[in-house]
Amino acid sequence: MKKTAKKRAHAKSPSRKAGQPISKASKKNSSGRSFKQRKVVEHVGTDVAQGSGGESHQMAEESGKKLTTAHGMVVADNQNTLTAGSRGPQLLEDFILREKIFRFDHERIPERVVHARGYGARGYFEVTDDLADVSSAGVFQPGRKTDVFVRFSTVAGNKGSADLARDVRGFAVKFYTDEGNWDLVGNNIPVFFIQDAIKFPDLVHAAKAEPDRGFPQAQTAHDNFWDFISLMPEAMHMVMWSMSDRGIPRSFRFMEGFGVHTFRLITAAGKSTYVKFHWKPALGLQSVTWNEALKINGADPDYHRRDLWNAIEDGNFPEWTLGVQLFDDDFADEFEFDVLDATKLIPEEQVPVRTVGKMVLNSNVDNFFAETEQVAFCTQNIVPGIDFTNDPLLQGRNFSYLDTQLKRLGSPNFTQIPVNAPRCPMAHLYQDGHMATNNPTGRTNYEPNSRSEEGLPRECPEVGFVSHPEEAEGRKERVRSETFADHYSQAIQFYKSQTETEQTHIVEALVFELSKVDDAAIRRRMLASLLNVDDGLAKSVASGLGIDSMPTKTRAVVKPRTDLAESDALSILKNVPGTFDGRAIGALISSGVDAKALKALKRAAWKEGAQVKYVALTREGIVDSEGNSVKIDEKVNGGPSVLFDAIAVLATDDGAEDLMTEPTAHDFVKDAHAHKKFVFHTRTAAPLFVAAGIDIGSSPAGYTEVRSAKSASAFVEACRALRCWDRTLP
Ligand code: HDE
Repeated sequence: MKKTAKKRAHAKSPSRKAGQPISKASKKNSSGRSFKQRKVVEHVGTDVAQGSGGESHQMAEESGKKLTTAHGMVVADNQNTLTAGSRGPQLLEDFILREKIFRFDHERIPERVVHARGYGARGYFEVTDDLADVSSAGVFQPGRKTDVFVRFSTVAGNKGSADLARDVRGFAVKFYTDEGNWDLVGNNIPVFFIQDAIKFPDLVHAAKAEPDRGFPQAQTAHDNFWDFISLMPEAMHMVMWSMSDRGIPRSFRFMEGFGVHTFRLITAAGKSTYVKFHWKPALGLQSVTWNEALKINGADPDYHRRDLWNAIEDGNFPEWTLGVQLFDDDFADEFEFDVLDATKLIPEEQVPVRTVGKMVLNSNVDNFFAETEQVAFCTQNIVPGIDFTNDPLLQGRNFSYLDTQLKRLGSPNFTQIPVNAPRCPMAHLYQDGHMATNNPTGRTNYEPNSRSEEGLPRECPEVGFVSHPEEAEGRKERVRSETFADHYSQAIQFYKSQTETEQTHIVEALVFELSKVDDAAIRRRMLASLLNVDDGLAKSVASGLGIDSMPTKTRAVVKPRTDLAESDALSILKNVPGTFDGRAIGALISSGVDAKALKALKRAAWKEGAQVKYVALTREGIVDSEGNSVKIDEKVNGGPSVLFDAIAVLATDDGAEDLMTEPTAHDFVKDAHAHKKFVFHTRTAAPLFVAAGIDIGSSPAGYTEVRSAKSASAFVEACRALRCWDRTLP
């Protein structure tokens, strides 16, 4: 039977119309062996040779790059295994097949135990206001420009999980400084869940999929997480942040980054100044709503990585400023909380952030695995001029990161992988190990030695790293400092500093998460803890869950303070950037679309630095009112409005009628309306809105109709508010 099929396929092979001429003749290769030339056909612009079974072969041009094995031998056929006869058994001798499968079998390395899902890019950091007065580090000296590699990530999900999980985002930066690599491995939230590294494995076990069932993926909305949190009051401040809009950023480009811990900056004379690091996005902060996040995860699970990749490819290089909060021992002594406690922040109103430089990401990786996956951040990578403090979380991290890289990358030689290798001169006596590609040469691999003539590396106290000589004395003990005992005051301060809209989002997030918890006792225990943050918050969450009787407050070890001043810097919505730069408008259009309106919208968006993406019923074939064909970016059922920051619906009469037959076109406008996005529309598009249940006649807030050439500019100007939060929904 097989033979008949084979014969038929052969008989049907297309006759030669395009591409190169057929030669059935045998040719000789360089080793003098003869081989059959293959028929070449054109597959929509690509020439492909057909083998005897109809399989596609792409062969190297005479001067082109030739496919080789890992050992460099040129491969003649990458489509067929060596067999005994064309339909016979495979031969073990086929070393090419075995090498290819062996390489494939070993392609995966263990994913990161946390922060597995991430995306990286290259760029530079440039000093704009030097820190020479407080640090000797070269990276902070006037005019210095340093290459960086940045990786953003979620924490809980596996490598293949969706980008819009409600989660903390990692913000890790590797500076390739002239004095060695400095890794600032931070998050988009300035505090952490726990105070002592010994609790990290418990926190992560509780947050990740439950061990018996292996789900849920990339979510904290489950019993284990909230069981743990309800028994860990120190987490309450961070929980307020992760349940706020900070947990669902619009993209990496619109989020802040924080070093979290207090570090030290050190001058050449050894003077120490405490420092907290802040990254601020040039385009301002922006988040999505939870309902959008859920839908984006379905429509485009790669939303964040695609956004970063596209921005860099388009030349819209994402930018952040680096700022520092500097303070001394006197401030640390007077401050309400312990500066070594990573569950606390220092409000910017108390210690202003001094901008020292900017970071620009201007280059995408050439290979995701080689760079983004293999990059190995280590908190202990610091350089002279920067030092640690005794923050117990930071000290624990300094062990963990090196250890985890060995597990992930399989060899201490991970420092030789280009993305990890320092760009400054290196000289040491480390050697051997798996995958050693950079062994020191010469006879002498020890120190001290008597071979100064060989130019061997020697220690150098003048410029080498010297730890800050902080006094350290005390009893050896396992005890949490009493100065860490206030767990609620800053949670209260954070909640009070949010706008009403943001507070509502926190309530809704907590209700969503806790509604996924099966054990009623855990839900009540969380309420008991929330009562220490805010009565109204706790009651709203209770009402959302349908709980009538409130539990008794969790006992707070230190009486929570309600007198801490509100801090506007903690809110996203109090700091709307006032620009639509870097955002995208999804324009739903139909054939015959008004060319002038389209042009006006594009021009207004372009002037603002925003993009217009065209969405239609078809991917091709849309022609505007002047007969120009319009390149469509998304077919409407694959390009929902959740992917855009604002929408335009520029349908003609007929177009609106066609769109009304497509359920996803209804969703397009219904969702944008519910997500309080700004809307630009033609009058003729009205029936689509009405069909989607939106009474466009009553001029809902945030809607602009196409009336004149100026309407588009008015719409884009309105978009600067990012969302129309005061739109009332039925
Ligand atoms: Fe991490 N963390 N972490 N972490 N972390 C890791 O290192 C750890 C913490 C952060 O893009 C791991 O290379 C401990 C705080 C980021 O490659 C691991 C503790 C902050 C990334 C690890 C913390 C972070 C990691 C897993 C408590 C914000 C991703 C893979 C003491 C300041 C880096 C890896 C990347 C990754 C341990 C707490 C940020 C296991 C023990 C606080 C951004 O080493």
